[in-house]
Amino acid sequence: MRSDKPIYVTQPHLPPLEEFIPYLQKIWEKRILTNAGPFHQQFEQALCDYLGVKHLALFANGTIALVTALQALRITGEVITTPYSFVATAHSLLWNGIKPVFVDIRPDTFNLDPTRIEAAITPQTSAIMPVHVYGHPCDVDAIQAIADNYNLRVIYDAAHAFSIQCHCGNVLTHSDLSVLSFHATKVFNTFESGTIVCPDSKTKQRIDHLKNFGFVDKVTVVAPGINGKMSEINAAFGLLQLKHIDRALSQRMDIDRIYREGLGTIKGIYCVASAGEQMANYAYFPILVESDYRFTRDELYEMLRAQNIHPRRYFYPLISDFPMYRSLPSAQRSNLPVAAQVASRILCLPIYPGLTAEEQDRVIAVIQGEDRA
Ligand code: T4K
Repeated sequence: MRSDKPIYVTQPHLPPLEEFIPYLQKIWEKRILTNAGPFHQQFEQALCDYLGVKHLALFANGTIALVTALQALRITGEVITTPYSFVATAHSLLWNGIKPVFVDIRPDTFNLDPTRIEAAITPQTSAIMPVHVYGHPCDVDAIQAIADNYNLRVIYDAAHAFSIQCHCGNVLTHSDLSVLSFHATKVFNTFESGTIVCPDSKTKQRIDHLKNFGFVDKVTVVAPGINGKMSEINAAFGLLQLKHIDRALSQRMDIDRIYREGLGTIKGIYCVASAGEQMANYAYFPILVESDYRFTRDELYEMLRAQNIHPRRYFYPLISDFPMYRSLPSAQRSNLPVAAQVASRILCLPIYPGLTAEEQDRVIAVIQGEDRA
């Protein structure tokens, strides 16, 4: 029998409400709501410990963190980036008056293809901004080697990369800066917020000034900063979420396994390889709907929606197809054949802690084509 309960691509992971009440009581007692209050400081340290990094700066959201990361390193001119991401990646460049230069992606991980970066470098290039798409680590060594060779900075959009590893350990320490998002739809969420992971205390200090209007003290402003501060509510919630995150990650791993078992033998459905058990965070469950499947990707998308199942076509359209980018020479389809192909085939299936085996069965049944109605 068809169930009408909607199944979204994700649902925010929330701890029991009663666990959050004591945090709220403390905020009410102290009346410090923002501007680097006590929960902000505790969360910053706790997050450093959890992520295994020395320095990070908390932000109101991932997008303002990306914009600020570019400011912090004084990036100008052109930045090489991927068309296969959420639009915030490229928007952060435009907000800084920087020209994005799109480079195609790898067909296996859908991350920026390092073998195509060099051809896109010009005298105006100042940085590379890759994305760890779906939490799958980029080829960090190859990208860093190019950056070193051409004296470029590397800022990772690590919005999907909470708690992932790469072949040589912590993926967040492989660049000048890495930016994470803690939006409601992310593996680790604090309603809204994000962070910049930085290599040293001096860089963190500059970023902290930039996110607080450029204030160094009550009367000194050293840069045209912005308001990117995280509130005490978000910081307190982040502290609580850290207590639950390991369990949430292991639930995601189980969901990933069930999908692979259920979908692995369907002709024309390709489950995108995950980074591997110790490395992945199972943030998304992307499949490619190949030409030998019985339906097109968009037909399958509509069939699922008709059953009140709401997958997402992350990332379609490509960023390079949006009006503010499509006239760039690098946005031409002929420059981005792999990204264009993946964007036309991709479907991200529901995955989140709390998605039941029965709900996963509903999703798998539609894709298998069984009529269980
Ligand atoms: N870089 C990358 C690579 C990113 O993916 C993102 C964000 C950023 C940068 C920017 O970081 P932030 O500034 O956001 O921190 C969502 C998110 O809004 C966005 O944060 C995320 N990427 C992107 C991939 O997905 P939408 O427009 O698809 O979200 P929405 O509202 O349609 O939500 C998807 C589903 O999630 C809904 O169908 C239901 C569920 N949902 C959503 C929200 C917001 C809930 O159940 N509860 C909720 O509160 O963009």
